[in-house]
Amino acid sequence: MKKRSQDDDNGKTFLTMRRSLVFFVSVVAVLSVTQIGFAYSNAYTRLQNEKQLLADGDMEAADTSAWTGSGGAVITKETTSPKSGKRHIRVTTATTGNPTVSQTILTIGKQYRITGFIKNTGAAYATINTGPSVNAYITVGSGWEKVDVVATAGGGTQLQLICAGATSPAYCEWDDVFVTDYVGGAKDNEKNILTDGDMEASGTASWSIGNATVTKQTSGQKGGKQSLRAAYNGVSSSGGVTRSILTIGKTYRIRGFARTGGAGSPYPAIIASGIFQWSGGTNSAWQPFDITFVCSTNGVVYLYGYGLGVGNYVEFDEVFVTEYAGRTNDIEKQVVVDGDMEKSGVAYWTGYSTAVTSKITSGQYSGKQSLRVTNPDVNIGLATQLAVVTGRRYRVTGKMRSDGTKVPCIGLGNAFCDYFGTNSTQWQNVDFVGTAIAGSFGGYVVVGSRTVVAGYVDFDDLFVTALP
Ligand SMILES: [Ca+2]
Ligand SMILES: [Ca+2]
Ligand SMILES: [Ca+2]
Repeated sequence: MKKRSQDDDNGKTFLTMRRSLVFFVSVVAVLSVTQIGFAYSNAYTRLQNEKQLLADGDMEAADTSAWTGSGGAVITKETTSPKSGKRHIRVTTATTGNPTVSQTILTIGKQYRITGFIKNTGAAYATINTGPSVNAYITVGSGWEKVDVVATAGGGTQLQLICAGATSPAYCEWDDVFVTDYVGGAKDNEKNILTDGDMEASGTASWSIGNATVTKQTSGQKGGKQSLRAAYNGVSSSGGVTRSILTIGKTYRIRGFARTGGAGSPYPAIIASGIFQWSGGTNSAWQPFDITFVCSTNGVVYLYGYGLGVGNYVEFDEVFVTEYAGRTNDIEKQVVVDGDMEKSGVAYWTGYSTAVTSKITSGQYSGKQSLRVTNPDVNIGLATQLAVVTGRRYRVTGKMRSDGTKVPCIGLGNAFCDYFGTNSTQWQNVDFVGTAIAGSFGGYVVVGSRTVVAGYVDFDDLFVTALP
């Protein structure tokens, strides 16, 4: 991928470009719960790095300090039959009423996706509320019931777990409650802030045009009936269309398609926040782009062509610019304890069968220690940690390496591993998405090697996060 500064090529074009004045209109539609409905299906996909807004949503903390009680709630963590891990939360009342635990995490008017498990266990209804008297979800059955709803915070800033309508001593239970900003995923659910990003509008009047001859094309388009073409204007080797639509400080995702045609070596580029976010190749096939970035410099998005000359052009289609609320890698919840292997001892990593776990303090990948899984005999060598929920998807990143013979691998509930490295003694990158499976290792993260020779494999910086 080419990376160029804005001063390259015809940088002056940026200075002379007219910026249109755009008014930001924030339309907040506060829907009632009946309008929202319950979305059980996975009709939309989710971005991988969405952020869990709740603290202790998996209820694995030993205490209840992340949760604020009201309404006479007696709050406990229970260790019998949690939905996942070792604990779930219970709200009990000795009297009638609506005992509640809550966290102040919502913004009125914003949409959230709430997933989790919820249980009626007495003369009351377990609910999840996105504000006073707004039930995002209410249980109807017994036993752990799966919740997957999209709801708008309508009446307050508290995400509430209410044991509602208790008419006698009763309690309700929750586990694995996951609350994220709802960013959609399918394009129909996302708000495209780039007007005419699909290039289907008649003409090009909505675009600011810079140093190119811009037209709509009705053949070869990527989607719909039209694409946008920026061709050489007889003067400038770079040009295209622009929009001033971004707000400094916000995070955006821009995705779409671009291609080139004609003589020479034109190439398409997306410039935003003052830098080249993406540049493509000279290729008549539609090239996808998908960029996420923080707007830090200015709010102008450029769909531009470079290397423009007589008889050539670049084209864009299906361009979506959406505000991306979910990208917060640094505060994603790590479900593995001692993933960086810096804790003293190996209490969190249990050797399976004859395998022995240890921490090495020389040659470690990061910090002062890495985990070593050794098997002294001709056997596989695995170590485990109870950390995942069967059926849930996770992203796993980290580092691992071989002793030169044993191939390192990682499994999610899977003793046969989901992800394998090589027998290189160099640290190898781990980055995969998998679903934790049931079985004798169900619930466990498995690290080690399946190569049946004596030896060892090393691991470090394992980071396992649930994907809602
Ligand atoms: Ca739990
Ligand atoms: Ca189109
Ligand atoms: Ca380390």
